[in-house]
Amino acid sequence: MFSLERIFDDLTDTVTEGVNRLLDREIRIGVTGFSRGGKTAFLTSLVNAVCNFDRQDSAARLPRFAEYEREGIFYGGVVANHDLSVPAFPYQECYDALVGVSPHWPVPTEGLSEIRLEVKFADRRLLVPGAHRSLYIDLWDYPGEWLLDLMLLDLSYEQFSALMRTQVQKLLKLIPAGETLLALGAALKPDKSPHPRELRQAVESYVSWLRECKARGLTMVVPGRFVLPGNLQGAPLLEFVPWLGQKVSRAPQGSLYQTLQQRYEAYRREVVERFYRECFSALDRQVVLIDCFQALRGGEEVFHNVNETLQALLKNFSYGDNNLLTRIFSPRIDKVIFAATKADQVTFAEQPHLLSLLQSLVSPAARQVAAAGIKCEYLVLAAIAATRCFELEYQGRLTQVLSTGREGEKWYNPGEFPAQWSLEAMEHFQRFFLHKELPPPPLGDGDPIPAQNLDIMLSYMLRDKLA
Ligand SMILES: Nc1nc2c(ncn2[C@@H]2O[C@H](COP(=O)(O)OP(=O)(O)O)[C@@H](O)[C@H]2O)c(=O)[nH]1
Ligand SMILES: [Mg+2]
Repeated sequence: MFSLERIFDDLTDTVTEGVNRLLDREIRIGVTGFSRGGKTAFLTSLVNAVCNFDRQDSAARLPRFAEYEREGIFYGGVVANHDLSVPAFPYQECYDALVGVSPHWPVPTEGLSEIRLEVKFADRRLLVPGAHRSLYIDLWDYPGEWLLDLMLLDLSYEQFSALMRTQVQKLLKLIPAGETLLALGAALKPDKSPHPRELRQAVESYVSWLRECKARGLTMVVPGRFVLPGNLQGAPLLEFVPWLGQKVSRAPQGSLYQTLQQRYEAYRREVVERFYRECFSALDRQVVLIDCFQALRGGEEVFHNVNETLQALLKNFSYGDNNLLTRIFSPRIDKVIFAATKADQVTFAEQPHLLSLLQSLVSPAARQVAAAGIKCEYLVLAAIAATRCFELEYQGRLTQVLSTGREGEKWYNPGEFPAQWSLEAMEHFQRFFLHKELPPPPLGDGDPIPAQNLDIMLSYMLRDKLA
């Protein structure tokens, strides 16, 4: 009798196991945004929330992630990466930075990284008690600068050069160093053989111009690897510049112009196409993090530059006929989630304005994404909330204020946040909004990371995959 029961148990186990495996699901999500936009903070907080899924208070902490209770989620954890050649996202280091003896924001990382999570939830479709399924979430963190590079797939060396020539000229007032760049460009002899020192000088001057663009909040920074080289630091692939001098119609074999052209082609092939093939085209879903505070800090040039960049960036999501590669590796993106990051820098009362600003910033460029049948969702997010918002009576009126929760620090009201992306809003924001460099929130080792709206994000990302 005893042994028979055991056999039956084993059998059930095997059957359940087999069925579970059949029903397991996987989703690959790309997380992108420009550097310092909040990708690392977001991934740290997301992984932390998932790893705390077995805690009793998860449902209460994530009230708008209704699927947590509805689908009977009971566990979440990190599992081994899919692609062992891609650097693993350093979750533990990032968490430790927040809870260590001298807490600090996670140290910025560059380039691509991956982390794979497993979420276990009840399988109510089977009549086997305790049956469960797993959802694997593969998260890929990659710089928005690399994504922008995909625009180069559509541009010949001549077109790329023309684009950059226009940019440098357009930005001369903001970045006078462009003069040097143009002068250097004009001095290059297209039909002579390349001179290593001259070429290096031109490259250095172009890279420093790109860096200055970035420092001023401009986002049209291509080729992206020139400022975020990842593992390509010092590689000859990065030794070219756009042709900023007179247009060249024909250049002989082995000439400088031809060398530049060939290196540009090599960059497209080895760097851009590769990223497209090995990472981008495998993603099901995209989270795009946008630091609206940063975007509002610039001037008129930044305003137009950001608009232009978003157009170019989002074009990559709507597949169709924009380039040869999309025809070969048609991406399967079904949803793009836009999040305005660092929302804890405004009061709750102002967060609807932040959301509306995000929508007005993104939606003109996102129209083509929506037209391709890809769902777009918007939210405001504080991945690692460094403030708490509360209400108090101030000069006879109920007012919302922010506090870092640190001893000796006074509460403050940062002011109104503009609801529309416009030049006037930019000026107003710069004059009146109180910007503070916030330390990370005080946390003890093992504490869940405080976040705002991460539950909405989880729901946007996962709800249809859990049903
Ligand atoms: N207040 C606040 N600051 C944040 C938040 N997320 C990121 N930051 C700040 O933005 C900086 C850059 O974020 P990070 O995640 O490293 O950006 P990444 O370059 O996109 O990975 C951090 O060092 C923090 O100072 C957030 O949720 N709230
Ligand atoms: Mg990062």
